[in-house]
Amino acid sequence: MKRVFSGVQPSGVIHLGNYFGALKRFVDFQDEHECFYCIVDYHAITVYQDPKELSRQIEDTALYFLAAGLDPQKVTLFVQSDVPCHAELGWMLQCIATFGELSRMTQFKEKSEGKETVSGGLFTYPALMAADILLYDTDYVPVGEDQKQHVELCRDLAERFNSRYGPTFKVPEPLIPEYGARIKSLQDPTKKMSKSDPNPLSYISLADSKDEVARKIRRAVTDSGREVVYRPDEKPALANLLSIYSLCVNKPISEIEEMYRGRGYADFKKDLADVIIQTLEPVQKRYSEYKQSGVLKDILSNGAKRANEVSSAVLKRAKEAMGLSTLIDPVKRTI
Ligand code: ATP
Ligand code: LTN
Repeated sequence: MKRVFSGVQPSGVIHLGNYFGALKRFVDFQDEHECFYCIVDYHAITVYQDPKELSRQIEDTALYFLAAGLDPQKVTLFVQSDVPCHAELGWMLQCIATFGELSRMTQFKEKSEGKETVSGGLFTYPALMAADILLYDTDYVPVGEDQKQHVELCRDLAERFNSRYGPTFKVPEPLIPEYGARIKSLQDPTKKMSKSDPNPLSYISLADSKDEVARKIRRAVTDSGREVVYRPDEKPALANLLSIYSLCVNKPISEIEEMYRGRGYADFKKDLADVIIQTLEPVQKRYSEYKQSGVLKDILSNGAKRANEVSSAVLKRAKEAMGLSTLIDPVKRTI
């Protein structure tokens, strides 16, 4: 069995991009692989989070993981700050990463652009992400296109560590989907659909009501012309809507183009809203069931326990390789 690891930040709504680029795919791996899925709250605090809102968001993100169809009997679902090894190995890897390579990360450049001040954590963020992945001897990391550069850096850090200190880490591979890797904003198809976008019209949240979905799709920007055809260079906004349709109904884009031949944007958009609503319905139903059941705390506690067992053994290996002290055994957490 191969190991799979991925993380999602509890820093805002979960949107369709997260669903198709991450959550839905996480579910696909759970039967064949050993999966570790993490709510990366230490990553979220690289920008200010209101404390009350953050703890609510952690719970909500976990509920959406389950609502997407993850089975807590099959996967290890946990919160990053419950597992201290992440911060510890994160520090060690910050000391392996160079200022130059961290400066080249496009996510850092995008998130720091135009800001008067940014936290040190935002800059060193990819070293913590590398720690997340390497602590589980991970084979595969399913992520959207935007995270490819970070996983590449993780591979470089693992290789550098192994060549300096001897074989310690497994070198993981990113798994980027062919479709759904980059869902675009509904208001600006040059940008990705993002949680941190201040305009809610730019994304469909998994929590959106039927009316909200219908309104957001009606207001979504389209390109000039009226033919429903997939031409990303010429009609990027429409191409994005066609991709979303195709992901919702699990049919190739060509089949959808065929269905709307000779019909205009209005028909297409109305049906698109309907297929999104149908996609969200079972997710929202499971979300409410999990929320009411009160089982979340137990699921996350069991997850943290298992994650601690696995990651502490890897941390011990890495500390020993570097010549750090292990008087307090990372596995037993006592002398
Ligand atoms: P932010 O935009 O604030 O950075 P985010 O929406 O990217 O947040 P994350 O928690 O950073 O959310 O991402 C969780 C997962 O969702 C990652 O695997 C990421 O690659 C994927 N993802 C995020 N946005 C999209 C998108 N627009 N299309 C496809 N996948 C996406
Ligand atoms: N950086 C990622 C979230 C993330 C992650 C990870 C993804 C943190 N640690 C480990 C995969 C594996 C993001 O912003 N989407």
